[in-house]
Amino acid sequence: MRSLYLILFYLILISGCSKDKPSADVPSEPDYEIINIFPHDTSYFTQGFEFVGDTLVEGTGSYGNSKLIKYKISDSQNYGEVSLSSDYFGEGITVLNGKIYQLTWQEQICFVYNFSDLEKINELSYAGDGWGLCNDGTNLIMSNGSSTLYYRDPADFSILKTIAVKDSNNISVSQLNELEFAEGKIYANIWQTDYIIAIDPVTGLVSNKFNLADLLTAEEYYESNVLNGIAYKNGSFYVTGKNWPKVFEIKFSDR
Ligand SMILES: [Ca+2]
Repeated sequence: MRSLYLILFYLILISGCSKDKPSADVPSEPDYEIINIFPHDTSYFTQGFEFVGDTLVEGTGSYGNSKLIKYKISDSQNYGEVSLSSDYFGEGITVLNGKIYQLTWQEQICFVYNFSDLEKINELSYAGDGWGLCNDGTNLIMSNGSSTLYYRDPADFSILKTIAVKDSNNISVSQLNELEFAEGKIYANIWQTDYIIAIDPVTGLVSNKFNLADLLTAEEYYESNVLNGIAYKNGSFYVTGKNWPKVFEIKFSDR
């Protein structure tokens, strides 16, 4: 009998050690359905991701490799790109009224470009970090790594209001990073996790939390960086990450 316990003990130990890659919280029912998979340039340290019609706008980060790129996701056809000077670390992007807004991490400048020709037309300043950016059709919504989202005026970047993001236990949810406004909610990556949350823009409460840990294979997972790209088009979400080899078109489970 004692040897049986020992065998069971070792089996538990072995199974525990072999769990290298985090798995979904609810293994019996995935949090999403994969609709399609597209290639993604692994040199892109993705910080911002948004569609305008069929054109994908991607902002990338890191010093010396920050860009703004317009391309077609189905065949990667490049519609133009802008490289930031090496003293700027690009962050979140969003497109509102024909203008692309691109945050910088710690340089406290938001670059503004014409969507049509990528000509830089303005620089707006702000205090603190810049992380994620999206818009609700009227205002810009920005994250900075905290649990607060900032509504900003697209004309001068002034703060119009803030939202405190909390879960159902009234606990603040911080590390909010890439953002996407879709279907009346704000979707956010939580930095250094495999989670995307849906946030009620009125109350700030998290209404859903999706685990995307199983999107990449174990090998892809370890060769790339964190999940950090959410774009929305025609009822689908398109998600990717920093240096990921793929973009996944998914539909979230209605939980
Ligand atoms: Ca986005």
